[in-house]
Amino acid sequence: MKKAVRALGALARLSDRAVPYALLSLVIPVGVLSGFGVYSVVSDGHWLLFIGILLVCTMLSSLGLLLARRKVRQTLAPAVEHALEAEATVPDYWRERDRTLQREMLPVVSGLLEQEPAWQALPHHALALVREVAGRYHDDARYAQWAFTAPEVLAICEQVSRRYRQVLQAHVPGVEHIRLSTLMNLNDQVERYGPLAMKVFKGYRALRMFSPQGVLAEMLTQLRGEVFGGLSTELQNRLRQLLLLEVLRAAIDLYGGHFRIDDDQLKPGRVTEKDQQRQAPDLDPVRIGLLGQVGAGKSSLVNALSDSLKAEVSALPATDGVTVHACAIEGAPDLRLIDLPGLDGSKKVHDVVFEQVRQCDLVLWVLKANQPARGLDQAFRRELDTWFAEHPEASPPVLIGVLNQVDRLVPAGSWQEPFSLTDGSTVARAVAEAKAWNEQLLALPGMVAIALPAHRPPFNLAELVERVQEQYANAVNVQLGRRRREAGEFSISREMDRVRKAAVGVFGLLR
Ligand SMILES: Nc1nc2c(ncn2[C@@H]2O[C@H](COP(=O)(O)OP(=O)(O)OP(=O)(O)O)[C@@H](O)[C@H]2O)c(=O)[nH]1
Ligand SMILES: [Mg+2]
Repeated sequence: MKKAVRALGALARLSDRAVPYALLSLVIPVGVLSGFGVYSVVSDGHWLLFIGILLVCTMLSSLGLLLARRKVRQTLAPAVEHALEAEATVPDYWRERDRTLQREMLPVVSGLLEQEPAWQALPHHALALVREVAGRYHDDARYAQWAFTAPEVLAICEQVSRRYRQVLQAHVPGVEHIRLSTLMNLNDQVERYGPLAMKVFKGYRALRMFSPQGVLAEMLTQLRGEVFGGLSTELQNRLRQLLLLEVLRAAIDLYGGHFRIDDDQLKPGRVTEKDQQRQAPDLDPVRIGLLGQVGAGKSSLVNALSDSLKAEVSALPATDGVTVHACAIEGAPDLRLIDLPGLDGSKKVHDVVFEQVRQCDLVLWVLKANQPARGLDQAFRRELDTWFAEHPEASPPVLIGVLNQVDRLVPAGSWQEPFSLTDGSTVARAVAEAKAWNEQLLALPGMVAIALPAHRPPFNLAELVERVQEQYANAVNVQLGRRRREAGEFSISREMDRVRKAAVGVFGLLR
């Protein structure tokens, strides 16, 4: 009796004092009614009838149990499975290195959970994961042990708690009442309050965590002592796995240089969480750099793109020979075309162009079709690849190869409009060969062949515009990464602000 009272007391504390009163208001009337029933059975001699009805009820409830068990399996488990499957699809802004790392870390997540599956162990597992990811991004293993700072861990926690809560809210009914602290205390409470409390707590856990079907399943399992396929335990295991996968994703975001949490800082003012989910971040204009050797036709392409798209063009003179033009195309409303000086082998030009290209979201690499010398382009490509490999936190721009001046692949004066690239003619074959050769030489697959002869209509510009439209979303991601990185450059006040925000998020969840 004493234990039952203490168990009710604990239950009251954990449930804002509502559940015990609800139970009592149910138990007292049912008890009184049962008393009257027993009296009536004894006094009127309805023993046989009573036993018969009892048997039928037991059979019916067993049937209900079976049905409920099937239904829980059919609805609840797939929902959590679905969330786990969604977790496997990686964000499109991740680079190959991030994806490979995630694949390599998946067995580590399973290994940690196998080693120690309790809720209490999760913070240790999460730290181990963050440490491991930090280590993979930093070469020096000694430093990697402590390669993350307190604000970083708190920021990861904030992101995980927000995303995890969203997933749970979407898939696990009633989960908004969950408190991780409750779950973590659960085992201690169960040990302290003995077997009766255990049943009550397990029922309570099901009530708080899952759907009404879950409550039914859990209650019946506990009360009738039947093994119910360990469904809720299994689901809890899946939820733990989900939480660690979220930690892994957040750690890769942080150390891979795509920390999404900073999206808030890119937005003006503070808005509600729901609005934040709906609202697209304010974008800067997407920067499209035109890169290539002298005379490749970069300026001609800028003019052609501006003219053919009837965009408002405003040339903003730049001191370093870089000219910027505003323009818009359908689906990509705010572009800046950065007309870069042509690569001519001089260090001065090279340095200006290299600096600019690293700050572009998309690069149109313009190549002159009838010029075989590719040494400058190849050297630039190698240097670019090396730089981005050495700076994994930076996002490389989207590259589109443009084979310009294909009209010059035919004898002078023989270029005729309309011209087809697919009719199998000698010229079409020459263009295809030049494309394949340049694509392979510069590792730029999917090159677009165009021609912009002076005083003649441009050829195949529409395909290039289409390609830019296709790549617009990727270019936006590059820009967000770049801005996040810029915003992430060290500032004590911003770090303190981060700690404050992250702490609010974490303690909000672990209330
Ligand atoms: N026939 C033909 N001529 C072209 C084509 N594209 C550009 N030109 C000509 O090539 C010359 C160089 O073009 P630009 O657009 O100035 O080349 P650029 O890459 O900007 O050159 P720099 O600014 O010096 O690096 C100009 O005379 C253009 O008219 C083309 O597709 N066909
Ligand atoms: Mg030019």
